[in-house]
This record gives sequence, structure tokens and C-alpha cells, in this order.
Amino acid sequence: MRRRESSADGLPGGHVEIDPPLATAYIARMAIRDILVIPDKQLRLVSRKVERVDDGIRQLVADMFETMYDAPGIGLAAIQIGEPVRVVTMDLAKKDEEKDPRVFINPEIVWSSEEKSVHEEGCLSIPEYYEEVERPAQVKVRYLDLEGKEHEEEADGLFATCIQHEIDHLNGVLFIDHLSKLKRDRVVKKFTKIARHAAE
Ligand code: K1U
Ligand code: ZN
Repeated sequence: MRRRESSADGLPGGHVEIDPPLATAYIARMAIRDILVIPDKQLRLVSRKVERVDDGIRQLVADMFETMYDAPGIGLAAIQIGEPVRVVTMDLAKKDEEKDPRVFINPEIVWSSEEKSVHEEGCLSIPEYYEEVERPAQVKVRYLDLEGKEHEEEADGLFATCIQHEIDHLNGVLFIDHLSKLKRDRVVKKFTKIARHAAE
């Protein structure tokens, strides 16, 4: 496993000014983790529920943000870094906007609209492949935050698309599963060939 770590090690002593969003990097060692790519079978696992939001989960979330921002991506499910637990990170802020890191623990869709919408999707586990996917246009999502507090929130637009994509990951479902068999088989074949060559 590749770990690229960032920490306060090596900094001069005394008072150090740290931006609040960066402060967690100095509390916990954060690492950019390898992202699993298809046809890795782990991506088909159903992730288990988080029973307690503890320091282990907070460390995982820190690693997920490091990995997601480095990729770069707008979302990440823990299984994409090989951790089969129901944790999702997301940041839908645009390039010129302030960062907006969001964490969803044990997220579940408790309501979906009849109305559908079509968005182009990508996936960090299927690099450089983008296709349009139809999904419910609005959903209501229930989840826990990093303090273990429960929330319910309505999502539409890219938020609705992204949270559905990430919850699919927690259930071992990939966005290519929403495409025709022809398209799915074509992309799986391409990545299987790449994996075979890399293993040689
Ligand atoms: O879960 C993932 O694999 C991450 C994925 C999330 C996603 C994107 C689009 C629609 C639904 C879900 C990505 O982040 S792919 C990369 C991407 O979309 C992006 C990267 C940098 C800037 C803007 C977008
Ligand atoms: Zn994905």
C-alpha cells in the first residue's frame, strides 16, 4: 500500500499558525491511499455499517479526503481505498469556491423522486471513462456526521447524482451497472486487459 504522509514532523518549535481546514493534518497523520480500479473484486463488496464513530473512522475520513483531493475527485467511498465500511466523503465546491468537505456515515436514501434526471458520471475506480446515467432527480438522504449525530437532507442536481453514485459503491454497485450490457462489457474488457498487462 502506498502511503504519502503529511504531519507536523520537522516543523520548527514554538507557535505555528495553521489554517483551520488544514489543522486536522497536524492532529492525525494523513495519507494518500491507492484507489482500487476495476476489475478489482473488492469493489463488488457490500460495505458494513459503522457501529461507532471513533478515532479509527476519523483517521479513515482524513485519508479519504487526502486521496479524493489528490485524485482529484468530487466524491469517494471507503471501499475505493479498500476499506469496506459505509463512509463517504464529498466536496462539490467549484474551482473558484472555498472547499466544502462533507462526510456521510451510514448514508441511506429514505426517499427518491419519481422524476428522473440524466447526468454525466465518472468514477475514480474507472479512470477517464465518462457516460450519462439516469437516476432519480431528487433524493432524501439520512446519515451520521463525524460526531455520530443523525441528519436528513434533500439533494438534487450534482449532489443527488453524487450521493447515489457513492451509496451504490457501498453496495458493490458501479455506475457502469446502469449502462447497457454492451457498454459495460466493453469497458470491463478494456480494464481487464490493462490489469493483465500490468501483472506481467
Ligand atoms: O466515486 C467516485 O468514483 C468519484 C467520482 C464521483 C462522481 C463524479 C461524477 C458524477 C457522479 C459521481 C468522481 O469524482 S469522478 C471525477 C470527477 O467527476 C471530477 C474530478 C475533478 C473535478 C471535477 C469532477
Ligand atoms: Zn465511483
